[in-house]
Amino acid sequence: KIKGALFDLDGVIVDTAKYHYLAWKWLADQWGFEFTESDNERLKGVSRTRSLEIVLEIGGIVLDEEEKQRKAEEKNERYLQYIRQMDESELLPGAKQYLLQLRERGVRIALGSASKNASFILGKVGIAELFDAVIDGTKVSKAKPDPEVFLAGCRELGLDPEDCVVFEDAEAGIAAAIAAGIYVVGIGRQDILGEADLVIGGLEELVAAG
Ligand code: B16
Ligand code: MG
Repeated sequence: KIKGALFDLDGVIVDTAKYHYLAWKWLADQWGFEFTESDNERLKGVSRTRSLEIVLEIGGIVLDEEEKQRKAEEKNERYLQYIRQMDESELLPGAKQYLLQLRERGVRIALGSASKNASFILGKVGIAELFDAVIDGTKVSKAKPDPEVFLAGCRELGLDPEDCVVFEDAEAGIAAAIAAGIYVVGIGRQDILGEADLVIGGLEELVAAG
């Protein structure tokens, strides 16, 4: 029986990838190269610093460390302009209902996200109080596929990995859950997330299953 559930944020609870995309594209436009939605797939689940490196690689641009830091900050400022506008309507289908169902069953809930803006976003969409623990990019040093974020989540919930389940939309996150020894449900496409123990289209499918 499952005692704890660990949720990724972007792609599982909200679709912030579209705002990350617009913010990175804004930087790419300034540099004068095209940054496509398919390029953006490579940034999912990846840290801000690593995302910038991928964007620079796509544009063939070389920056020193100081400039990289400045550009990462500029990107985040732009991204914040979008997420400041978020509200409950941006929750993905079934996300809130499923969290509520789990709570009714006494399952403890943690967030396991690479984002440094995770707590802010949970507040904006009005579900912060549904989480017993929030592990995000401000708390971990090793990014997914390292298992750190999910192991820290289990620890904060006071549960063993084998009593938990992870919900993830990104390959790196699924690899992280597997490395942590946690049962993992992939949210998205079977052909991309085949490593997961189970793949579903969205949390609404679990709400319907009851
Ligand atoms: P930030 P997740 C990840 O969120 C995003 O998928 C990824 O595209 C982003 O670069 C990363 O958060 C860091 O976000 O710039 O807000 O710190 O899927 O791990 O919830
Ligand atoms: Mg994600």
